[in-house]
Amino acid sequence: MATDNYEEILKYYKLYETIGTGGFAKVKLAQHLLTGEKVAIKIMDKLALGDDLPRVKIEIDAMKSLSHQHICQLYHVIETSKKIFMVLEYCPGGELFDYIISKDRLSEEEARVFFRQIVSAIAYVHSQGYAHRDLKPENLLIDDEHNLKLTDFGLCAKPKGGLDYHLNTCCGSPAYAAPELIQGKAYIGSEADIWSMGVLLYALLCGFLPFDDDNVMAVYRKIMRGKYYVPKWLSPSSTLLLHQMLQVDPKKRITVKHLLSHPWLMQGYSDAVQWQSKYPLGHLDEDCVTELSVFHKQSKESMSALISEWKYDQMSATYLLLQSKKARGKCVRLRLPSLTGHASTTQLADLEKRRTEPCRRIQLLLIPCPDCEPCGLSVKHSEHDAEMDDTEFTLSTPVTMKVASKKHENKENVDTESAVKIEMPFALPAPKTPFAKSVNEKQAQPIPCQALVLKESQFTTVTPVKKPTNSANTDESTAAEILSERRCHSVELDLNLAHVGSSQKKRKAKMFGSLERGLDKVIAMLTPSKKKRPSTGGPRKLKAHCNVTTTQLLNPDQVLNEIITVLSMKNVEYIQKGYTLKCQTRSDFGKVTMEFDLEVCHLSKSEAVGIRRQRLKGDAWVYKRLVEDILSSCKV
Ligand code: 6BB
Repeated sequence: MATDNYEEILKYYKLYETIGTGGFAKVKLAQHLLTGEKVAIKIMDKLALGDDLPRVKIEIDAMKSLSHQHICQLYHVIETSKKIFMVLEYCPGGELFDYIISKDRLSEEEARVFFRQIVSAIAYVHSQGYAHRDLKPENLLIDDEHNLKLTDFGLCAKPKGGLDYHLNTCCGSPAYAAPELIQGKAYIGSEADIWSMGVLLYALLCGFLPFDDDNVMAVYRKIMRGKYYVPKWLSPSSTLLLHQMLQVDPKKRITVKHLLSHPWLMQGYSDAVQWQSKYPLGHLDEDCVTELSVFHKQSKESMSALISEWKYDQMSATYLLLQSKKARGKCVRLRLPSLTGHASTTQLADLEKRRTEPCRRIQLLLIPCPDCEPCGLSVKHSEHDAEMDDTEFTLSTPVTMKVASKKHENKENVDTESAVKIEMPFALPAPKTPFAKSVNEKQAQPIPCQALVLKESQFTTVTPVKKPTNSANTDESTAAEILSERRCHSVELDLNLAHVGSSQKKRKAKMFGSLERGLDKVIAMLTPSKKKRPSTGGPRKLKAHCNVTTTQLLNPDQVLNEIITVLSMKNVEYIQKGYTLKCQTRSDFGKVTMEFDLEVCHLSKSEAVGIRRQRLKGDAWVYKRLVEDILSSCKV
């Protein structure tokens, strides 16, 4: 393990599992130690990047100058001799792409909510002189409040003479590329983005692409003709808007300015799309500056000056994460530096005093709330959340837990009338050590006997590597996780024939918790537990989520066996890790073209067994067809 390259990042973050790989980047979940906030860290290997290194620099420069409610925020950049780490906003809802396919397609109303946010982000990007040039649902992530965040600025451009100047590089995904771009003509970046947004809107409303084919040249021909199928469920107003965006002649295409107040975007709204940033970097939040100045024992003025340097170092990250905490109604407080292992004794004593003084009593403000708690105290938003134990850090600061009776979209919506204030005079539990093992603590789960018998002759055993107890979940240590695993090569799948079955529609589990249940949760959370999850060796218990398909079966081993049988039939290689099948496909030349996980899980709040799917690498629409084919072939 190239420890030196991870040393710097481990000073400030606790690393969790990898959630995506692609190109030369890997994305890991992590937690910022000082604020306790969750983040996503994009890790790139400089050597592997080679000629693409300038693209990363362009992406970093662009993201440094962009700060907007619908753009994935860059917090911190760390460059070591071998790696580049980009610390980014955490978006537990994953990709918009997965959300669309989990629902087949979106209703016009839901598509409008998302599309307004996309228009807002793009209008802002263009106002800053940039064109994104790689707009697609894989680059739009969903945050914990179900809002979209635009990401991946690796292909963006800022023409020197302004956005009206022509660009020449043909980039982005073929299916979303504008006709003038694939013709190799000079083109205007903003006009090309509008075309991609048209393709995106079509994908939202239809659940498939307007110009699609297995052959890229055929895709290009279809784009050049500009003819697409109009499904019968599209309303006349949706059809008209798509027509205005998908104009082959860029000069006939609608502009962003006109989109902002377009009748389709205005249906059900009284205001045009707000594209200005709610978080301009030029304006500093008073509370966040105060917290940082107390923490660093500096005047607010010098603190403001330091923050305003925007170096995208620990200072920028801490300020931006505090701001994000505040925006979600959480405490604007930093954790003790002892947790990061870098504080002096006097600093510690001072901070301990400050910490305990105003927070001697934990205030619990209980407002019945079904879906989310801004303080992160109880309901976990996704399977990833289950990996991070919030109680470790949220309790080091005064706690205000909100449990509202209606899903609140913003904190103004919270029904404060029904709030009950309870004061509990008890001591705060000691926070845990920051560099404790995280996801790797998970014990490899036993392979169910039935599944073991199947295809045993084809297994390749990977020797477990013993890891140091305090190592982070880095690249090099991943092998250690593969304890009880098996590899399997199997037979044929013709993707072209893959049947596109309709995936089951999922409803997000809505929990209407009572006040008592809220209290139970709080008590459970405040009770120090030794283990993060029971090590029964069984499947994980996960919340119903758009990436989870429910089965009719109650036996997880049976579901696992059924998937394994289908994978074998469809020429999908896999490695079994407990109840997770790490799947991959290869091209004729042996190159890995796609990687995804299929995990058998128990669904919380029911006896049902589910299958969680997650794409890690590869083309999203090919993945959609393949996974739909696998799941519809499973007799589950
Ligand atoms: C990011 C993220 C931010 O992810 C594979 C590629 C931020 C991802 C996230 C998530 C699921 C659960 C929890 C957090 C900036 N650039 C890329 C990012 C790329 C991966 C998305 C998922 N598919 N939060 N999360 F996606």
